[in-house]
Amino acid sequence: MTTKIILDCDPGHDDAVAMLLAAGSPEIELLGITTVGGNQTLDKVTHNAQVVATIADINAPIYRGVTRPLVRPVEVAEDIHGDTGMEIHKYELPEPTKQVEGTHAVDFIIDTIMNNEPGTVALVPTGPLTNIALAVRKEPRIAERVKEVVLMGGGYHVGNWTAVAEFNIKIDPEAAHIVFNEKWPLTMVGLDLTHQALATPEIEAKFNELGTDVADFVVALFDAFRKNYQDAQGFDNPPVHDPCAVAYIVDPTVFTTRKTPLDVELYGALTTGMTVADFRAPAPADCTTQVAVDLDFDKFWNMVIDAVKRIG
Ligand SMILES: [Ca+2]
Repeated sequence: MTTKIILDCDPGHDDAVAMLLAAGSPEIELLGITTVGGNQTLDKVTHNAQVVATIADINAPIYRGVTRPLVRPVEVAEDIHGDTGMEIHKYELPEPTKQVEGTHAVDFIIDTIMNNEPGTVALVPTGPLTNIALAVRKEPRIAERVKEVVLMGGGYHVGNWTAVAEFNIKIDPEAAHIVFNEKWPLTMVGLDLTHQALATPEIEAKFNELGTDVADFVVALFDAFRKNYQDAQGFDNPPVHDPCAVAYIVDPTVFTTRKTPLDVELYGALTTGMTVADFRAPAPADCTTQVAVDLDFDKFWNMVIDAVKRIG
């Protein structure tokens, strides 16, 4: 059985790996790739999505989304993703041959969910939630028609953009607030989980052994990502956040989850963009939100390696 997904992303080194995992997994039917301004400007991340699709010959259509957060000014993650948004050094990126569709990403998301059977299309956002928030405001019925939302963002203990806020949520907290407060099944794959998905030298060696062009690209992504994470945040190895959300669609046993009420802080002097999980008691019966807790490291990386191998 395959699950239809829309990958809403801002490539981004780890978004690129998420695209490869989605495209190389037979459990997933990738209906479309939508882009949103985030790690870099919309123009740059859309170009990067086209480049990744070109390298891996991904034929899912690509749609441009929203250029900026709903309320706040544009803020990009240059120290982590570089001037291009997907800066790498040991691999020559091709000129893209995959085109961008004319339809706006928000309309593609709405039309796709409304034109498929209810409960069959999952949304997998791995960037700021601006496109998703606008889609559900424009067509509220998508909230009851979507299968689920599995997003990379937030965290219940640590932040990375501030002490308690993660980048995707922090730069557009109003959009995140909309998305977290809809009554759709929502899984938050936050930093608590993704900081377990480290691209160690042992993992990188396994990609190296594949010896394909796409595997060489992944190795170059990891190398650049490692250096930036060492310089900017003191990590030995980079956490490869975004494919974790896709991995849950491929096989939900890749991590454990905990059902809990979730909301997003909008007004804090120190805490704006914090995702607040209420662990005080068992979640109420009508709670539709859960957080990712523990990653099966081997299962996750084998899944990504197999996907890259299948792409060839
Ligand atoms: Ca991302």
